[in-house]
Amino acid sequence: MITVLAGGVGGSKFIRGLTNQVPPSSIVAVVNIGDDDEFYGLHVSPDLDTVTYVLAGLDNNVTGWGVKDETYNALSMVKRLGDAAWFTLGDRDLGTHLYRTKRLKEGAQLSEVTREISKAHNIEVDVLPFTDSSVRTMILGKEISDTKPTVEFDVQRLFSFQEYFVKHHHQIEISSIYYEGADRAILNPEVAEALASCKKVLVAPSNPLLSIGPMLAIPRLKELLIQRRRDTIAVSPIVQGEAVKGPLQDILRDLYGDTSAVSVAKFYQPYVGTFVVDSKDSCLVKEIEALDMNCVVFDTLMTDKEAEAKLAGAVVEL
Ligand code: FO1
Repeated sequence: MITVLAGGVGGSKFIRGLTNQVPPSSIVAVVNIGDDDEFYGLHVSPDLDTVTYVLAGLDNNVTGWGVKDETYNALSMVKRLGDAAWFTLGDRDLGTHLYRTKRLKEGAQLSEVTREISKAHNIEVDVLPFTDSSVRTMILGKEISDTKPTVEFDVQRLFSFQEYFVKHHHQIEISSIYYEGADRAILNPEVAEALASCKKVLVAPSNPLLSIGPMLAIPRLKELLIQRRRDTIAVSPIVQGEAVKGPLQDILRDLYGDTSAVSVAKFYQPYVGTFVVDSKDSCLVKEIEALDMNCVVFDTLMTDKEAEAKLAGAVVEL
């Protein structure tokens, strides 16, 4: 059995690649929920949905999120009624949020609902949120003026993940990131079991701070991962100092002043025994090995399904 820690798009592609290399039922996908939010009273779990839609063959490869062949009639009506509707929810996607919210209100846990959704889409991979507790990624923006910070000012600088990512198009200089609720959150017992008993732990080429960070903020998960360090392999989401997707490059620059794969390796150092860098970054191998990590080189860009499968196959063989 293989456990994969994953976020949205990069994580989904990597898991889809893995399903071409090992039996899908032998994969446990531990997925980020730090991006979850509530819109119009509905619980939206972007990363869980991206993984599910990709594995179900329902993903929208134009937007990278949501469902293919989508329409937006419900949202057009919301806009007509005067709401800014900055978070684009498609009609088919709304069906998932309606179902999830109804089941959560009935008292079901998020992991239970996620399994129901997977089953309905005939997904054999065990897709699980890392916790059924609420963990929310919060972004503290840097001061935009010389004004002495006040409490009110501080509140204005604090953004929920989706406010930062979608409403402000991740154009906010980050001062720090924190994971609200992580200190009280209970690690999903099935995730703990998977981490303890699997043959290998893989960390997908997802954003380390936004997608994997919320998981690492759970003390029990951190502890289990440290115990499995020798069997844990992470794939770099950075190639030649540039993020494959999303704001990672800006975040690494804001927080660490270095956007190379080395800063990602340093972040994963306590948990990861083997770090995979792209062939274009082979010059970094020595620097990463000096961190007491094995460093291997592959083509990491998942440009199509063949490339996804090739990368996943190479990682599984390690
Ligand atoms: N990303 C956007 O950039 N704009 C959107 O309007 C948007 C809507 C959306 C709706 C449902 C969903 O599951 C994801 C959505 N995303 C949207 C993606 C999402 O904000 C991020 O990609 C993930 O949270 C990061 O992994």
